[in-house]
Amino acid sequence: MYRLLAPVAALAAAAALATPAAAALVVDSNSIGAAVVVATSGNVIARYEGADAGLISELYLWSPQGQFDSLIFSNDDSFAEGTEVDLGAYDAGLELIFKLVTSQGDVFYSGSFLRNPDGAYHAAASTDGGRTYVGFEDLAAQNGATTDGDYNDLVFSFSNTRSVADPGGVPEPSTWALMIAGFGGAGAMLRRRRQLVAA
Ligand SMILES: [Ca+2]
Ligand SMILES: [Ca+2]
Repeated sequence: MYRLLAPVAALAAAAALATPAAAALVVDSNSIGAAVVVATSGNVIARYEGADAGLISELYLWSPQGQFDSLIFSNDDSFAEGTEVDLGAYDAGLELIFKLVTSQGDVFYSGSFLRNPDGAYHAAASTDGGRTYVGFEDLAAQNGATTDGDYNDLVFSFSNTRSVADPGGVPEPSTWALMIAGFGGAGAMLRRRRQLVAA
């Protein structure tokens, strides 16, 4: 009898972990990679909205550094949904950049894919009813393409913020080719300049 109880308890724990994320987060091509920007000068309050993830992840405010440098939320069961944290006061228009540290040791940032070691977007942000909802993706991408992309592995929201779509949007393969060609061209130009200076 007891042997049967243990798996049932394990299943119940797994179900509790798989709490569906808040419906207010929209995951689409506008929200993936969008920046979180302070709406009006003043305090920003963060609220834990939930998670649907296999990994444990921790959320930090990365920039501006030093303003709020401790853990904001984790998706382990130590934070109840609805928990609020005052992140302090910021100037209007400032981008707040968030850092996710996963139990696999990966570190990902909100906003531009250029911040992430795998070259992929790891957060979606959308504004609804005066709040900005943000969801992180905790799995590393391979070759720039996300392997999961549900962006609900740690979901939180902020007062006094708005989401601003990344002007680049999701890069298409042709865009990548142009960018790589562009980087190569810039490098060649620098090399030529250096040779001219040396000559
Ligand atoms: Ca998930
Ligand atoms: Ca995921």
